[in-house]
Amino acid sequence: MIYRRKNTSVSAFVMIFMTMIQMSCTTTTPSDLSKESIIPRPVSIITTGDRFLLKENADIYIKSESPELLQVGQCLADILKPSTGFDIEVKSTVNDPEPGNIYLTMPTSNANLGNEGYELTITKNLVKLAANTPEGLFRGIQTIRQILPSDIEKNSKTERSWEIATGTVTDYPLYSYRGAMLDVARHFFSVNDVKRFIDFMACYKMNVLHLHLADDQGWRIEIKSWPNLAERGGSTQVGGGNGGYYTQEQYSEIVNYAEKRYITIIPEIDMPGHTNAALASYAELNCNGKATELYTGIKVGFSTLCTNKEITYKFVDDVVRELAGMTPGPYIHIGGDESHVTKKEDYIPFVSKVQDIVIAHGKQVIGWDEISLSSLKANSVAQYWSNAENAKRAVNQGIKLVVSPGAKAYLDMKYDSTTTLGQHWAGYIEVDTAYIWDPATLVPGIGKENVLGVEAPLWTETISNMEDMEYMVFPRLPGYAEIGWTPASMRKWDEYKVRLGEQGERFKAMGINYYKSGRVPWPDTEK
Ligand code: NGO
Repeated sequence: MIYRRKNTSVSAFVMIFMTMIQMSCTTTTPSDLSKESIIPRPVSIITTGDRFLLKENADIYIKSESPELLQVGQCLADILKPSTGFDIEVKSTVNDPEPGNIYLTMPTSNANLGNEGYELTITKNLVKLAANTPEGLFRGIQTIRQILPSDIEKNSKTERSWEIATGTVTDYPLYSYRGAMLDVARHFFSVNDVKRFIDFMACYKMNVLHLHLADDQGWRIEIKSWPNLAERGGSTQVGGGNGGYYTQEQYSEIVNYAEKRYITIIPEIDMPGHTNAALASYAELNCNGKATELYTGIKVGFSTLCTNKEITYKFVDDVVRELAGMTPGPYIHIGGDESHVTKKEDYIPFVSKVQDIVIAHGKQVIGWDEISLSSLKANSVAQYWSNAENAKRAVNQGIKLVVSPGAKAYLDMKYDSTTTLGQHWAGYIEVDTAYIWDPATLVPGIGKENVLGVEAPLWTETISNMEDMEYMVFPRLPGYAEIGWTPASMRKWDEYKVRLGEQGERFKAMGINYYKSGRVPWPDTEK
C-alpha cells in the first residue's frame, strides 16, 4: 500500500515535470504563421493559431503519378530527410491523405496564382500545398522549408520536434524574371559550385541564372566547331590560374540541374568587345590576322571582334547554333557592353546581324543596355546596368528591360570601405542599399510595364572561390529575390531586416559564409 502510494506520487511528479517541459517547449514552438520569417514575403498569410507536427511516420502524397510531380515531391523529401532522419516516402493518392502527412496537389481554381503561385494550407492534421503547375508547387516547397525550424537545413540528423504554425499562405510573384548572374569567365567555377549557387537561388524562389560564359580572360564553354575557344581561350583566368571550361555534357548537367529547380539558364557570349579569349584562340577573328596574347588582368573595353570580316559571322553563327542546342530556355545573351574600341558605325550593324543569327536559331536576344543603339526586334530584351539613356532608348523601341543597376544590384560591389573583396566603381552596396529600391520607379520614364524583372550579377574579377562568392552573395541575394517577387507596397526595410536576421540561422545550417552586416538584427548578436 505504502509502496503503491509512493509510486503514485512519483508518477504524479513525473507528470508535472513532463507538463512543465512541454509548457516550456510550447513557448518556443510556432503558433502564428504570420510571424514566420519568410523571404520573399508572401502576398497573403492568414493565421489560425494551431500547430502541425511533422512526425517520423509522415509521408509526402502527390495527386497524380506524373513523373514531374513525383520529382517535385522527391525534392521536398530530399530537403526534409537528412535533418529529421525520417524515412519520408513520396506516394500518390486522389483524396486528402491521412492526418500527419503532406499533400501536393494541382491544379487549383485560383487563376491569380498563375504558373509560379501556390496556396499552402496548414491545419493541425495536414500540410496541403496546391498550385496550377509543378513549378508553383516547387516554389511553395520553399515556403514549407522556411516555416520549419532552421535546423531543417542541416544535413545531419537533429533530434528535435518539427512543428509548423497553421494557417494559409496565398502567394505569387510580381515579376516573371527573377535572376542572378554568375561570371565564370573572370574566374572559373566548377559544375558543383554552380549547382550550389543554383540551390541558393531556388531557396528564394529565383528563376533565371544568367551565366557569363566568355570574356577577355576566359572562354568557358566547349564549342565543338571551334575547339580552340575552350582549349586555349579557357586555359587561364584573372591572376593567371588554370581557368577551365565546361564540356557540353557538363554544361547540360548544369542546365538539367537548374531545370529540375525551375530555373532557366541564360548563356552569355559577350561580343563584340570582351572577346580577347576568342581573339587569342583564333587569329582569323582579328582584323590584322594575328592572334592576341591570353589576358589575365582586369581592365575592360580593349578588345573587339573584327566586325567587317565575314568569318566573324560564321563564328557567331556556329557558336550560337551550338549554344542554342544546349539551351532549352528562350534566351541567348549577346553581351554588347563596353565595346569601346569598336567604332559606333560598326557596332550598330554588328548587333543587328547577331540579333538575326540568334533569331534564326530559334532564340530571343538579351543584351546589355548598349544594344539599344541598334534597332531591336520586338521580343529582344535589354539589360539596364548603367546608362539610363540606353535603357530609355530600348523602352522607346517597345523593348522590355531586365533591371540590374550597378549601384543597387551588383553583387560584386563592396558592402563598405572595409570590405576586402569586390569593387566599388558603382559605390558601396550595404544590405539596406541593396534592398531599398524599386525597379519600376528607379528611372523616370521607365515604369513597371517596361520591366520584365530584376537580376543581380556577380562579377568575379576579385572572387575566385566559393567562400568568397558566398560572402558577396549573402545576405544580399534574398533581398533581390524579394524585390522580384513581392509587391513594392509590401516591402519595408525595417520589417524586412528582422526577417533577414532570422535567416542567419539558416545560412549557418547550410554552411554559408555570409557577411554579418551591422544593419541587420541577427538574433545571435542581440543583447
Ligand atoms: C561592368 C562590366 C563588366 C565588369 C563589371 C564589374 C558590365 C555590364 N560590364 O558591368 O565587364 O566585370 O562591370 O563590376
